[in-house]
Amino acid sequence: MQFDILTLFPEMFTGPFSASIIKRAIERNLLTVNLINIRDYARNKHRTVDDAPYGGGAGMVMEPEPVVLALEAVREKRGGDMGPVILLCPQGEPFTQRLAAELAQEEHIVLVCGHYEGIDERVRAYTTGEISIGDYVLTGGELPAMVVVDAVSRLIPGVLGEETSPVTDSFATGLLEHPHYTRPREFRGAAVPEVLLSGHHARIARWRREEALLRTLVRRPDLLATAALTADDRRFLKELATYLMRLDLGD
Ligand code: 4HQ
Repeated sequence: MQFDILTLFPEMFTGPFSASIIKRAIERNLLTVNLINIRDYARNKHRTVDDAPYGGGAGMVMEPEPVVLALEAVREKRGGDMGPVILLCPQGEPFTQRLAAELAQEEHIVLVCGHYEGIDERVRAYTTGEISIGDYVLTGGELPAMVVVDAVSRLIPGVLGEETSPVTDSFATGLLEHPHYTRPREFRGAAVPEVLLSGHHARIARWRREEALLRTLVRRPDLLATAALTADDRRFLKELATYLMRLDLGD
């Protein structure tokens, strides 16, 4: 899978892409990330890439030409064979695990990072879509681009290694994850739940599933409406509801 990332700040990406799982994926040629500096496509004398907004107001707007020239250079280099061209912006489609899974099917993705107040509206005609990573305002599209590369890359077969599968992840199941424990068996008086030490795989699986259901119910009840629940899951939640209704909490 290949990403071409258009940005005014390519150096921002070096940290996240030079460590851990993404670094290994790049080294193993499962993933290629090309960073394209939009400033390299500035043609005016002072190589400026931004200007004041028409109509007035604070801040600067990225000029359309350097961005579009950079996009055309990517298209040229690829012999016209270009995947989705996605602008990172707060107005975009909310980024979800489902969208990450869809993008993981692509061979090539272009990510366009705006900075300052944003990019000239006319650049949108050269993009195929827009993604938002959440309802908050950042200083640029660079962090969102890193989030997209990270979430999509770990879904590429082999990136997480042979045994770790992303199919049991939170959100892949539609539920929050169950708690995790490792050694020691007791840490400062806090013990690991007995069932996890039992070696009884069916009981462990059931305990984990119920913990996932409980956590989702308490923290993100909205997710329960769309999660793929089994008959056992429904029975567990119904029993819980019955138990709660019968509880006498006094007045
Ligand atoms: N941006 N999800 C780029 C964001 C954002 C988000 C703010 C994007 C500034 C120039 N992008 N502009 N949230 O906050 O994608």
